[in-house]
Amino acid sequence: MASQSPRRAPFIVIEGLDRSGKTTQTSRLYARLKETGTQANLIKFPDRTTTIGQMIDSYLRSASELDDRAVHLLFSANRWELASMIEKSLIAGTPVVCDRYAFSGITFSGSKVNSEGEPLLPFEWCRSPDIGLPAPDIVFFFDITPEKAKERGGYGEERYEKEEMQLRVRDSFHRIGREMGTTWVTIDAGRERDQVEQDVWKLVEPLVKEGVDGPVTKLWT
Ligand code: NYM
Repeated sequence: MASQSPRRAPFIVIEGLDRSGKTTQTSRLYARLKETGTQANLIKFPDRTTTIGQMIDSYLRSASELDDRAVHLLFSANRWELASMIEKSLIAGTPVVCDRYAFSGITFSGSKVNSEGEPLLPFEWCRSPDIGLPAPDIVFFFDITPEKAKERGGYGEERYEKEEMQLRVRDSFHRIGREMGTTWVTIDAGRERDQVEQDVWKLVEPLVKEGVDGPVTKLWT
């Protein structure tokens, strides 16, 4: 009988709007995996620690200006910096939990508009630099209305943290979600933290326990 190839670990992405509690839930998921005996790799984009990440950080804090296309490509390059680490980790059996990924790249850049309200960057142009990145096995999209975000103290000080922008980003995430099919799970992030945590855990636990069959797939190929 042919020997079965070992199953690999899952790549889990948490995406969402600003103020959706995404970062808190990513940390909770990582901690819960650890408590239940699974050491995962936790990553976050933008990864502000690298040279590219520092340029992005400065741009987001409005400490520097960059061309819209240039900064979009930096966000993507920042993911490519970790692509082989992600793939190696999954093959070695260590799950990867990731706070934001290529979907944020497309939705945020694609939601920038000129003074007439027209998109500055075409959707397909925004997607192309991320084609071929390791594809997640599951994406949780943390959805929240601008009203709920306001109840949580409103948006922060960084670039993009404005209601009109967040509404466009939200529509764009919904569009990507429809294209992604079953990999995409929309989470009502306006609820109590414990409820949200439970919903995420219900889907992650079996995925981690059973592992994933087949090689790491590639985004949009
Ligand atoms: N963002 C994030 C992008 O515009 N493109 C990307 O590719 C990524 C990963 O950075 N408002 C934006 C979305 C956020 C901002 O993210 C910083 P965070 O999770 O607040 O550090």
